[in-house]
Amino acid sequence: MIKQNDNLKYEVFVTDQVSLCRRLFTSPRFYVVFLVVQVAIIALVISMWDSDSYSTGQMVVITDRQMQEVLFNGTEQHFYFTGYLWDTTNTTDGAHISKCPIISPYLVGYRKPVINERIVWEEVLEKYKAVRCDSHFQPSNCKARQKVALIVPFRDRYAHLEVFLRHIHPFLMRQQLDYGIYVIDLDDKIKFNRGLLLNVGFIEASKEYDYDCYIFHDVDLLPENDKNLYRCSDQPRHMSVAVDKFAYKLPYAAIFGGVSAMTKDQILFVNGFSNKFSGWGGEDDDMFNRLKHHNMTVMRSMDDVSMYKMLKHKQSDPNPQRFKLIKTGMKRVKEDGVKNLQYKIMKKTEFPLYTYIKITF
Ligand code: NGS
Repeated sequence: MIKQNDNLKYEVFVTDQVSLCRRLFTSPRFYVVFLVVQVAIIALVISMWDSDSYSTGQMVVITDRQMQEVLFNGTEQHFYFTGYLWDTTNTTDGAHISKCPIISPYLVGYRKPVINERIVWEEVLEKYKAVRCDSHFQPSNCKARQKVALIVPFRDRYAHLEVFLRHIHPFLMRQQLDYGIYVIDLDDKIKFNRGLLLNVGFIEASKEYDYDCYIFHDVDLLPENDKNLYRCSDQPRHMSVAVDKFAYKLPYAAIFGGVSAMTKDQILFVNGFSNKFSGWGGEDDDMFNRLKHHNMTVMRSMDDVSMYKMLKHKQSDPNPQRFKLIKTGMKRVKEDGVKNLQYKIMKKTEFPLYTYIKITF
């Protein structure tokens, strides 16, 4: 009796469910809701796909697409980014010289680097209204919006240095920057150490001039588009996003090598680069971890702007210890960096186009 009663209840339940489903599927309201939900899901997927942001662990990497778009496609009233970089007021300084325009009139956009281009320096200075002042170059007719030090770690690649200088000077002059170039070399007896040389460059350039921005730049990378602005932002920037060697694609999301830009505060905040990476590789990955460890965000430009040609060279010997060092890196952040760095200057020469510094311990 009890059993029969249960069966009856079950049958009533099933019948209810079937009629509910039937009513649902025949109701036009159901299809409208179904359609709206589908459209919302598709829109969400597209927006995530198209997004400029992606996450690597806790760290968000965003492009400065917005910055570039406003700079080159926007109108004047939209220039309300972070104060000092983007203000449009043509104020005058003590020397009564007005600020350079936000967009330099000399920019040409994409231009394939010409390796053996001959240059008459006087003509270049005249064309872009630039002058040399102590160890740096600056526009002669306006006040640059940022003072930028290019720090180039160096070992015995004079052929590359020559090509690099011929390319980078006119490039930086077209951006109307106040800039100095520091080529930092290491005693030949000591294994090459990119991170350590970048730290030395930062310290030495800071002694010479009140730079706003430090660009760590490999000598074999030539920027192809002068809309790739050599300026710092309120977060560290990785600039060599699209290199021809990697088919103009970012090789991996956490890369911070090649060309990167940081302000003095950003560098000091993370204690600069590690000094422990002797030989090739890993010091930039360690820097990425330092930025992540300090909850900073890496900015990247659009890859059609941040295109680079890499000059051909023999691959250096990788440091077999690099992965172990990266793994243990965050334990050493406080005592391994610019703060503890000790070195002696073996040679310092101010050449017309760059300052050369060779160090030892
Ligand atoms: C990674 C290196 C980075 C280097 C990057 C690109 O493998 O230091 O390649 O190098 N990391 C490690 O080895 C752990 S490149 O081909 O541009 O010279 O920056």
